Amino acid sequence: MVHLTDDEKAAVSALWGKVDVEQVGGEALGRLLVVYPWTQRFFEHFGDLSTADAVFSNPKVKAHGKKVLTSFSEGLKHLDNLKDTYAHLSELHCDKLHVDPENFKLLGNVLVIVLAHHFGKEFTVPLQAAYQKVVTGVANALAHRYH
Ligand code: HNI
Repeated sequence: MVHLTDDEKAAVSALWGKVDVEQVGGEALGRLLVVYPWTQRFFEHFGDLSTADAVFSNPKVKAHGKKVLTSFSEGLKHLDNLKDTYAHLSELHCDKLHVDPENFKLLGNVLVIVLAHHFGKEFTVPLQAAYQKVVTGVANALAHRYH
């Protein structure tokens, strides 16, 4: 559950409408892999991740980034019910993928940075604060079914 005012919700959605999920998703996942290289262990089957250039030009990183951000878009439509929205994915990341939930927070923070980089002044401080609440809510929801 994420508490946003109606104005915050409107601003978050308006910006999100301008996001290219493939570009921003690839960049966010790519930056996660470069800045926190231990996260690469989950993606060894993606091929060459040996340099930043290799990561950012890797088509599997782009495709997976798009998949992750498409799922994130779904969460934006269900801010009042993130736990149910991500229940299945939480179980999947826990039971099958064995992803440490700390990584959801890292990716959320990287996503905020990538949005700031893309949108510049349009990504105002209040908007950034609203997005920070959203990424924290999504990370908590994804961690909720861990046991
Ligand atoms: Ni994540 C697969 C959504 C963060 C590692 N992940 C998925 C899939 C979705 C998804 C959707 C595809 C599921 C399916 O095949 O049914 N992941 C999300 C979301 C977030 C997230 C919404 C956070 C906002 N995932 C992360 C993080 C990591 C991660 C931070 C690791 C660092 N995810 C994976 C791995 C897979 C995966 C690994 C399987 C990839 C594959 O195709 O082999």
